[in-house]
Amino acid sequence: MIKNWSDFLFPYEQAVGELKVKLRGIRKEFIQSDKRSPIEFVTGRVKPIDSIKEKMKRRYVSEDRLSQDMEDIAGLRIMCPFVDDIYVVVDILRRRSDINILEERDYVNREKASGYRSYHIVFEYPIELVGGEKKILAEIQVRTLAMNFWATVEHSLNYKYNGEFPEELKKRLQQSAETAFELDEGMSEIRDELIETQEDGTKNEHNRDE
Ligand code: 0O2
Repeated sequence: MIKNWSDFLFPYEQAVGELKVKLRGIRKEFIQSDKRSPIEFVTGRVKPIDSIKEKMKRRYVSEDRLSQDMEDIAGLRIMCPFVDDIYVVVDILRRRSDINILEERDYVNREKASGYRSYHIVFEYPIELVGGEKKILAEIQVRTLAMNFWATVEHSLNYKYNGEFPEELKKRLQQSAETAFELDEGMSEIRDELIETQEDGTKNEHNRDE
């Protein structure tokens, strides 16, 4: 039984904080060396307690199995300009020594029935606590800006309809997901031209790191 949720969630808070800095560092390193970054921006969150409890019910996860069976209590998102960048980022993550990848799910090439696309990486991450090292599970979702726009809107609607979309809305969301993917494909086709503009643009860009 979890007596104190804030104690339970502390290592996850720590992990999300550290990983946001590290992943944003990848973008900074590209910009520092005057290269186009495959990362547009990074977000992170610890799953709210209500969402953890709701997912525990939905997935029949008991409290004593929570650390092992719920992979996304610590969640990071990496948003990329182009679809190809997703795989560049995944390769960068695979080469890191501070994350131990346990599972990868490619919903970019194999979208979910809802229309959802993203690349999911589940990994083990070590946290240094006063009492010693603790390994926690965490998830990184890598997606394009268009995929993120779709997923954010669909996620909000999911709350409203409690996961039970009317048939018409479900179809429209699936169509919108296709339109978003067509946009990604269209952008990739004019990519070379865009890359030149972006490289000039990064010198004078707005800072969205916080
Ligand atoms: P939250 O609020 O984002 O934390 P599944 O039952 O298929 O969702 P699975 O296959 O075990 O779960 O894990 P998966 O698909 O790798 O990851 C689940 C997470 O991916 C979700 O977390 C969402 O963040 C995202 N996701 C998966 N499918 C969809 C979708 O159809 N629409 C949107 N908007 N996001 C999706 P949570 O816990 O559901 O929610």
